[in-house]
Amino acid sequence: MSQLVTVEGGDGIAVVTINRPEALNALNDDVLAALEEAFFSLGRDPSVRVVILTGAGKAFVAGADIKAMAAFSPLEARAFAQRGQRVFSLIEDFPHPVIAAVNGFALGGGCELALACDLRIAADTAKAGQPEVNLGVTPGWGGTQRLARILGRSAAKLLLFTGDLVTAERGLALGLYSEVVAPGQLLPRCLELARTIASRGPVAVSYCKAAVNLGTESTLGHGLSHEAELFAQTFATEDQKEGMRAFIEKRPARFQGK
Ligand code: CO8
Repeated sequence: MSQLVTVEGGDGIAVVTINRPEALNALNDDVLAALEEAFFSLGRDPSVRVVILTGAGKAFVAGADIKAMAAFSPLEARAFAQRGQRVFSLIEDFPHPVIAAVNGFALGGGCELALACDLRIAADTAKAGQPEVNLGVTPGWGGTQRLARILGRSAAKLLLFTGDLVTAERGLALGLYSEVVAPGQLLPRCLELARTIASRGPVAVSYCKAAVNLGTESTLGHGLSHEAELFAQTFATEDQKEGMRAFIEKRPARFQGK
């Protein structure tokens, strides 16, 4: 059997590809386990600075595996919802930025997976949405939560209530994507963005992610206090010394991520 999730890359950038194209990369237990393992092992690799997540073939991910879910009992449905939520939270909390390269269908669990990433760049052919209501179910992997936080309540409710799929252009207007590019440019653009991010102070980038994630889930006061703490902690890093020294010496910084 071919690998359900592949990891390639170098120079601090890992490309994780969900590889079940015959089922449009639908997520079942095995794919979730492979995805979890990929992010666990990338999290232990000190050379990793940015991860790009994409899908093989014409889909990013066309959702949770409907054939696997069809006969679920309520208890099985809850366990599957919690299982996927744990994997998506692992990605959301991954210490470095994760860019979703949305190469095609990002539906249901696929849209929810993209929403757990830090940034989403789409091919102009991509289609996204939360079609769960067409199946008589609600989203279960964060669709009602992250979609509303990222797009706002109105846009989220429109997508959730109708189940309609949106074009990449519409997704861009709604704030689902930060950029839309031609299909052939998707990976090159994601790699270019990843290289830019990877060239910055790695600890600082990681702290920015943590500060935004925690701050947007708490009060402004709590977020600001956390920001001040992280800012202070950067002064304990070699990256801060190198970054400021390089500025003063008018040369590019050589960050070590320490
Ligand atoms: N699950 C299982 N198999 C799928 C899925 C899926 N989500 N999507 C596509 N496939 C399979 C098809 O069954 C087909 O397999 P086969 O060749 O064996 O019949 C193969 O992939 C190719 O698909 P199509 O022939 O349908 O390809 P088309 O290009 O004609 O259509 C679509 C593409 C429009 C994407 C269509 O496949 C589709 O509508 N797919 C389902 C999309 C969907 O409804 N997704 C949401 C699923 S529900 C969900 O994600 C809930 C998440 C939360 C779970 C919480 C846990 C309880």
